[in-house]
Amino acid sequence: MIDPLLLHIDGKQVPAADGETVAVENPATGEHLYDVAHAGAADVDAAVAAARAAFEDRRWSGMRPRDRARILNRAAALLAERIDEFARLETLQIGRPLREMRAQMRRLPEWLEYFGAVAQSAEGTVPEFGGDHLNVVRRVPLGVAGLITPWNHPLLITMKKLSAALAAGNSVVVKPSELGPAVPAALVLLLEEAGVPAGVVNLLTGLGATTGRLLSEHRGLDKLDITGGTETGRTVAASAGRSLIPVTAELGGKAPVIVFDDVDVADAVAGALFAAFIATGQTCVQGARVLVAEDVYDEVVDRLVNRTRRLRIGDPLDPETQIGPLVSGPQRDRVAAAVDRAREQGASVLCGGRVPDGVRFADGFFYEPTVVAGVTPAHDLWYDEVFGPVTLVRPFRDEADAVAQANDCPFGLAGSVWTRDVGRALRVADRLDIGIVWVNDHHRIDPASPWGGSKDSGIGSENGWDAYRGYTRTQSLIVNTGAGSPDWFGSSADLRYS
Ligand code: TXE
Repeated sequence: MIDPLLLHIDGKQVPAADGETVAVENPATGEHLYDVAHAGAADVDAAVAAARAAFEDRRWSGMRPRDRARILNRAAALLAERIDEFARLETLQIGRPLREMRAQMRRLPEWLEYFGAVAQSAEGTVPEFGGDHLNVVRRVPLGVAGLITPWNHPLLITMKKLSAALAAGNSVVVKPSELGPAVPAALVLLLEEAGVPAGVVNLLTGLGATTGRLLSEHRGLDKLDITGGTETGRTVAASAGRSLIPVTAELGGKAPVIVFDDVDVADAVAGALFAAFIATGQTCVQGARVLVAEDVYDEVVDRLVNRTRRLRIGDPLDPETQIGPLVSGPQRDRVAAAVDRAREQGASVLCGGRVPDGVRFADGFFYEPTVVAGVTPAHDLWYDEVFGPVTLVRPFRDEADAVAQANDCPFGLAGSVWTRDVGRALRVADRLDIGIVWVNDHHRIDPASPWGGSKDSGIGSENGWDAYRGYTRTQSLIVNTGAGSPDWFGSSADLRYS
């Protein structure tokens, strides 16, 4: 066990300058796991300065892209060897069932490999400038990026940001969530083991309101990249605005799962279950609103409720467990309060809606998977992100009504459409004001596929070329290819800019 987890600054493991620590607990048992360093202002300054020095002397940004890619590929291979160890550690900290953690982590080396390949394939452009000029547009790294990551997928989300940032040649300061810092911290060490030079990747553990805020307000950054709650995203984006630096913000969601009447009901129900309850519902793309065609509504809801009741809730380390605890006591209380409020406002809880009975649940932060009916736009549950194992079901009349209900939402991250009619799937997708649309599936992700949303779900995109470009800026190089030198003031001829 890591005890205490240290900051990582300029290639060295160091405690917080003032010796402060934060406790991390196991959400399945309430047991104290370890203390992590709580970075303060001096540590944030030191980490940003180390990243800046590494960027300025070009120890990473000046490397040939193919050499950077080689190192990222080596890191991918090391990560593949440690999946089981990392998955277990992640489960201990955040309570996600081990079977899910393993499945997710097995894919993470792909991010390093993909962005290594992107770095080697990146090309500039040569716009037709005209006249006696050659214009070469290059993409150059931004400099020092601050990466602020959450607890629900600690390694996946850190990996998405880090691999794009590093491939493009930036230096970074990573601030993982206080609820799940150990695996991102282990990744930082692994990257150096693979050959990323010291100072390029620095890590600050600590609380959001202190360490996170100090980092996001630091004037030594060239980019901020946050995944978190919408209010945190607004605060971080406002800091980016004050520093006039770009920001990528992947925030909340309330994804619709739209089930048309031509589906195989068993398949669609399995899909809705997957959409709603993976990660105990704690994902930004959780299927939180299951919208069902009137004709099949009763059948879909009956089956969904039956299958939800049968989900195995328990010790996340048990390979049979399907639903673990919520990440923390406050998170469980938020979920319970959202369901209680829905009840008070007249909605009906069809299953779940309570803390499970039994001594094995007594010390952890468990909550039963919950399906709620009778929710309308007059209820808070229609609009608010719960971020837990709670989904609502609601009928729709026709395609237009389905689209209108799906878009009646402050968030615009993701959603899924379940139908066998290709034309309908594409028509509906076109009208949804969301960044990611799955057809007959949900949750699927790939390093090559853009991931980001509209409205209160944030700004910019992770994954794919968009993410890589988001870690670069253009430099436009304009070369005079004429024989003589320009003499603007030496001639009375008509002046021309080109
Ligand atoms: O996230 P926070 P929390 C949503 C979800 C959840 C709610 C709160 O609805 O219920 O957010 O979760 C850092 N300046 N999502 O409180 O606080 C923090 O330390 C700078 C959606 O855990 O947003 C952590 O590293 N940084 C989501 C990161 O921000 C600050 C994932 C995210 O934490 C900060 C997680 C500040 N003022 C929660 N305050 C998703 N999109 O998947 C906090 N942080």
